[in-house]
Amino acid sequence: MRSRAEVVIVGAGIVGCGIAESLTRLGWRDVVVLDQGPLPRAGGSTSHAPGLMFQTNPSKTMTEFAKRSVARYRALELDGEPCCLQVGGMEVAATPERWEDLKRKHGLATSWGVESYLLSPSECVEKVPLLDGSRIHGGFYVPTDGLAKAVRACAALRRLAEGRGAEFCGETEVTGIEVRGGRVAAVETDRGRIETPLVVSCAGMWGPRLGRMVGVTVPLVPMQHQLVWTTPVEELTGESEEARHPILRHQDFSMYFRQRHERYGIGTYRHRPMPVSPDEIPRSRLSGGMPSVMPFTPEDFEPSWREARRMLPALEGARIEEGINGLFSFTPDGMPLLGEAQEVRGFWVAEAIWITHALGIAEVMAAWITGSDPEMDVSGCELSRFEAHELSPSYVLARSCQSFREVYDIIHPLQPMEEPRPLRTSPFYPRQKELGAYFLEAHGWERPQWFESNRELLKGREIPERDPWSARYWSPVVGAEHQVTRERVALYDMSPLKRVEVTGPGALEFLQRLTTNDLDKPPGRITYTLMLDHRGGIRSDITVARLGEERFQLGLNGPRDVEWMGRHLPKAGSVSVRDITGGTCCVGVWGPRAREVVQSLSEDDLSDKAFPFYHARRTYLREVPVLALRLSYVGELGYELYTTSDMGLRLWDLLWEAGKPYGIIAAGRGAFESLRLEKGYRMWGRDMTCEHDPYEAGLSFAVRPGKGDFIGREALLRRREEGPRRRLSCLVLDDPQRVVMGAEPVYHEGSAVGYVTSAAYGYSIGRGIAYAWLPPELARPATRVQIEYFGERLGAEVAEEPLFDPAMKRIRS
Ligand code: FAD
Ligand code: THG
Repeated sequence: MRSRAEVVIVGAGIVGCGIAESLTRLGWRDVVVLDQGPLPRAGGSTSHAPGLMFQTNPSKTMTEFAKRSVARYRALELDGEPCCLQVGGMEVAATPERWEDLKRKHGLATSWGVESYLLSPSECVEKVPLLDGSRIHGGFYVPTDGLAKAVRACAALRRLAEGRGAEFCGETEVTGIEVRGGRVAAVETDRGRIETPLVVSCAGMWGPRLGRMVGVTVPLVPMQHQLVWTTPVEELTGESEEARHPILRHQDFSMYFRQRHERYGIGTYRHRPMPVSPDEIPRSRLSGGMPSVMPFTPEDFEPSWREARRMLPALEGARIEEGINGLFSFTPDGMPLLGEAQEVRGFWVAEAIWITHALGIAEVMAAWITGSDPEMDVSGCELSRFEAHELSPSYVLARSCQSFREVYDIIHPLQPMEEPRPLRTSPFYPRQKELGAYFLEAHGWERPQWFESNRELLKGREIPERDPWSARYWSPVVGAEHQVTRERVALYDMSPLKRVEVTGPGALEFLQRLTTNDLDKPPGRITYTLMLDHRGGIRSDITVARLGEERFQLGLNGPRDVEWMGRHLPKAGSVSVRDITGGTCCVGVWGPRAREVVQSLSEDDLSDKAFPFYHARRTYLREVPVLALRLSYVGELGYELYTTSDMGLRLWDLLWEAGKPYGIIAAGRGAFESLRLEKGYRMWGRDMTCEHDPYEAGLSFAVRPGKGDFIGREALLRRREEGPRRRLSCLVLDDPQRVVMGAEPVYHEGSAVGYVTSAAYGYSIGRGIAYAWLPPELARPATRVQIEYFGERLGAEVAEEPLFDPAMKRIRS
């Protein structure tokens, strides 16, 4: 074992091996991989996984990781033996709800570029003859899905990496990590010490232990998951291929199946969550067994075994030959954990990763570790995505158990978490409850979707009813709140909006370097601007209010933005960034009567002349000190009003009383969404990500390349030369009774050409709205397209933006 290395990878499971291979492919030579277990079957989760790879996932990013992984497994071999058996993947529907959901899934697959088919029951039986076709409504089939031979892939990846200079050491346990001056300095093992500036923790479910060595919380929980192998199945007698049948999912019973020669492997999530502490994972060398295997508990498997024989009657004659309670990682939101730790530079994490995604992730990680920003949107996987409370042990345990229970559930895009709630409430919460708020949840925040007290506003309004899926977490009251905002005035709770204060002599220079628009404006001005990565992709869109020469308040999109800012702080301490979200609150007062309401509470002149659009000022509303920003994400006259949390309730009550003569209402997130889409305001993470540049996203107005250098400028200028690869376009549905939800595929002349980002019903224009990424040549007004929704093609047209402009009261006919 060498005593010095450029990078040390901890863990030789599929993730560690994959990253070692990818790093050496990028030209790094001095790579060391350590594992406490023997190689290649090191005893982690990789050692037991049956290797099913279903690529289609609601997340575009996860689907992309899976596509890239399949391509990598296909390209690998070990002594002529393949590492991938591309037998296809099939999911069957045992209930009408699941059959509907498979239609939606077919749409998702199309959106994310995975070829797929919906099959009749008899076509399903043709693919897997063991199936009872009378028990299913149909199936969803992906020809490129299949099986990964994960342990063989580990050996093949090791050979490639070793050929390029990497060193693999089995039976070497990492016992400590030395940190000096906030940076990784060395790794200690039971066989000696290695000096290194970089550690990549690929320790799977042991990840929290590695994190603890450097004081980093790794929010995952090892959970038991049952897998059995049957005795030979008579129908498969003499089978020479390892697998001929497609891999199979029976999600209504949270089960999966795969063939192995004459036998079948059956996995189930249909049992109680059985979490295990990372400190209690059996030690291989002490127990003599495999650490990631707990004793099989047959009583937990019994219901699944019964269901397996109902669904595949051919299994009647077989028995369970061996079973395990295998261990692997679950996270609070079901997504992997990727990236460099905020607290310790040089400590990277790549954990909670399925075999299905491992090699795609390995490629992205390798590029990232060597200094390029990921070319894919990994925001939903980044270690920095969590709020402080989301890292608490009790939250991590409760949510990870929930994500185990939900592995195969039908999840509605708006479905909120149920437990633990409520976690974060704004000062307005008691009033919202009194008004009958229907709460959804985001990052722990209770967010009113609409208010039942507004039901009476429906009188005299025609709000179209919805199909059952889009009617979930929806009420026609949403439409009324939208219209009243345009007619009168409404209060919106904006407290969950992530905000920081940036102060110090270097603050302006720092922000100029971090964002695209010119912020060198006098105090009192607000600027909408973008943070780009080094490739020119959009990392976030933010608002910057200059409150003083050396003082700014920023409206951000989440904790990732705060982390990115922290990463780029000048060393000298001339700038400080403080997250003020928790101690403050914000109410949006928006609508044509907003000024009158707010003016009636203030001694200051708030006229358009004294307080114009995109300006900030401090004032008192009666006795409440507020910071007022004249902007609105809903595209109406009005203000975001900020104050400290202690004054929040008073502020709300004052506005409510003052608003009564103007017919003020409280309005929810549902109305907010439809208002912003009518106005054409993009939402970062939904409408655009780092995969898009500002020109493609229609945000060139926020870019001032002439202002001086900023992160991403050079790449951006190149991209501007090359022209857009696609454009974010505004679609309007033909049928005024229909809406879609987001992520649906868009067709043009019969071919899939793009996908929907945000969607809503526009209650001012009376039509369904869908933003979508389209090829540039189709992104022209009047282009005819179709949106596929549960298998149905809905006609739509590219429209001019914005659809609605309050200044002109232009309503699309
Ligand atoms: P691991 O394979 O667990 O590797 C981590 C390694 O780190 C281990 O080898 C461990 O020894 C080493 N390590 C930890 N701590 C130290 C230390 N201090 N010093 C040195 N080394 C250390 N995924 C799919 O995609 N499809 C499936 O069909 C599938 N089925 C599964 C079925 C079962 C029964 C199980 C258990 C898992 C299944 N999974 C499946 C999940 C998948 O196996 C895992 O997500 C994946 O293997 C994780 O790979 P990894 O490299 O991150 O972790
Ligand atoms: N409020 C505040 N900060 C924010 C948001 C917010 N930061 C994150 C996110 N939301 C940013 N998104 C937007 C999107 C559009 C606008 C504001 C925030 C907006 N746009 C004007 C327009 O496009 O006409 C501004 C144009 C300009 O003058 O530059 O208002 O909701 N505080």
